[in-house]
Amino acid sequence: MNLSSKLRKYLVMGSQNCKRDPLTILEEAIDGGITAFQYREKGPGSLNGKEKLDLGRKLREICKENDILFFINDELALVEPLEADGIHIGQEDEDADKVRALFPEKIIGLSVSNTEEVTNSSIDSVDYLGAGPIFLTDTKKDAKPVVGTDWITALRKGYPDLPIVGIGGITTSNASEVIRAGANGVAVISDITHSKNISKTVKKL
Ligand code: 3NM
Repeated sequence: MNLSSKLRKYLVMGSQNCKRDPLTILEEAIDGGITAFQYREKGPGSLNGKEKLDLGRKLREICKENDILFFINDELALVEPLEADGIHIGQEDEDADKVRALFPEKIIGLSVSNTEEVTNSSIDSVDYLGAGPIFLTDTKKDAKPVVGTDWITALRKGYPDLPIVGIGGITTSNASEVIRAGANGVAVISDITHSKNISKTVKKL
């Protein structure tokens, strides 16, 4: 399976997003057919230090057993201890070319919200782009202004061959719009983690 296909249903999650056991949530999401997972233990209510590492190890193990790509959000120091397949960085993090130099073999994803960010980034150093927030989201308090699916269309035009994943406010009701606009996949937090039937939700995405 190529990277584009492996990013089709991308669950992003930390314990702060979960009202139930994160391990069970991940297992149910895998049951439903997620293709990638990002450990994003960040923001109010998130774990730190050893607890963060311990939960990461357990989530990583489940992904390994099920052949699901495992990404770390921003934190370079967690990549090796958790044997991540890749890292997702934002505009506030280390430059993409520096991250590439540190991790020549890892998959690197980069968030871009507008043309200026694209211009200022080393796109050549990354393997996929995260585009968002596509729709309004309550999950990330410092999210940038909503960009809509037009941003996916614009990125696809500029980068015909680079995998693109939409993020922000994506649900079973609007995921198809994101894919139709040219994204290879959808990255989702709350519509999956808060779902009463996670497996069914993932199937519909
Ligand atoms: N990054 P939900 S939006 C983690 O725009 C994240 O880069 C975003 O959560 C970006 O699926 C977002 O619950 C939150 O809307 C996504």
